[in-house]
Amino acid sequence: MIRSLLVANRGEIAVRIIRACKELGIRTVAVYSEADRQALHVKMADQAICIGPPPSKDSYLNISNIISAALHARADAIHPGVGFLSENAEFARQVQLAGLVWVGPDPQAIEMLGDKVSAKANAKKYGVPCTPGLEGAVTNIEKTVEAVRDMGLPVIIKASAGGGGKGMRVVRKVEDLADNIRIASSEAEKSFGDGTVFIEKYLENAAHVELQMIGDKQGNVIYLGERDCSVQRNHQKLVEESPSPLVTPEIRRRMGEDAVRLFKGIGYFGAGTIEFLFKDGQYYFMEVNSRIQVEHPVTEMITNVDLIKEMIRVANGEPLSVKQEDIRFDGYAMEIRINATAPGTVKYYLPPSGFKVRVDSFLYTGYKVPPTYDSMVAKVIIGAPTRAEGINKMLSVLSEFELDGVPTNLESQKKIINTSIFRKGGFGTNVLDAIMKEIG
Ligand code: MV4
Repeated sequence: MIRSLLVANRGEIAVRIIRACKELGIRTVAVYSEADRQALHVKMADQAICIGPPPSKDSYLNISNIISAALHARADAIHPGVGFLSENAEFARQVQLAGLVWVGPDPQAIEMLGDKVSAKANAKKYGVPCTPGLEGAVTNIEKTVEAVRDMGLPVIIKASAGGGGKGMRVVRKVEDLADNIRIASSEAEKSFGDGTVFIEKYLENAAHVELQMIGDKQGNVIYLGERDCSVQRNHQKLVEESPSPLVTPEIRRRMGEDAVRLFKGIGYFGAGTIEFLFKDGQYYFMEVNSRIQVEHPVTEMITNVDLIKEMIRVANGEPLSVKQEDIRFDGYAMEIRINATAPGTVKYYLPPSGFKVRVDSFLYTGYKVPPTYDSMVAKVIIGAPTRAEGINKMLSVLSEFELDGVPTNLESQKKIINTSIFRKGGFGTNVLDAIMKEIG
């Protein structure tokens, strides 16, 4: 039984998890770095323990300090949140070895999916359509060059251990391939300690569509619809919406059934997201994120399922509280990420509110945003009957948002969703270039 849970994270996601625990009657333990003494998650938790100096590697990434804190506080479980150690199989394993419940998938599942070459092999095994490309990892550069010549260009080189665009390179001319493989591989080796790379056909300007999944330890797996995250800058998502303007009910059902087959096949439990590329009415498996994601509230808004509470229930050994046939996709939802463009002290904070208006944040008047961590300071989520109404609603809601003392991208976000290009919908990941031209 989980009676007490340590949140191994900070910021809005730590606040989100603490709120879910309070609803479930679970005692909460916060951890914080020396830069976060005044943080909201510290104030909200029943107990808070300092785990080290400001740099993440000394605090939020320090496995032994976090586990010591959990044991000291007599926590039963650890929720890793997003980022930091959330997809670290070694951390998950050590949490379990310390006798604690890991709120997430089995370490073996994290490992298998964290390696993109093996994730893709599994997707193929269970009949999920994959992004076309060369099978397996690159082993011999000369043979790879010949294979790419046959397959055709452009191609994209990706790191098997990768994330956030590191070790990723688009190649348009076959004579550039060998050098780029070497560069990508050494970048991957430096960033992840694993130089393994693989090659896919580059799908120009495809949409980024991801499917929310959750499974329990009894073997039930459900899908909760997609999120379209095509508006990104430097691999940072700016806007997420559901449903995707590109996905029909028929495609959603096929994608969902494929995804459920994969997750059931590998015995996955907990929350997870499958990323697809979507182009010309077809979806292509890309990778799996074996954690909850920042944009999960979009799915919560249209399905009415509390994903954080479900994660905790599942970790506790209880079955999912909902079945696939209970899941309805109700209207439209959008999330806008508000990022600080410089550190500062919040002089005045008045978040918007209203019917199906949600703000997930950790700001309060007087709070000093530290320069050390992620720049995201708030997420604004709205629900509306249709996409057109949702866009108007988000513009209106963002205009209500008052935040003085910390410069943010709020005005730029309003401009983005108010363009004719965004309003039209159905775009790919190149959309931001076109939007910037329209804004001028
Ligand atoms: C792709 C792709 C096109 N074709 N793979 C981006 C993040 C990572 N999850 C994989 N990504 C992509 N993979 C194939 N086969 C397009 C992207 C992509 C992207 C690539 C380069 C520069 C910016 C990008 C923005 C979004 C998606």
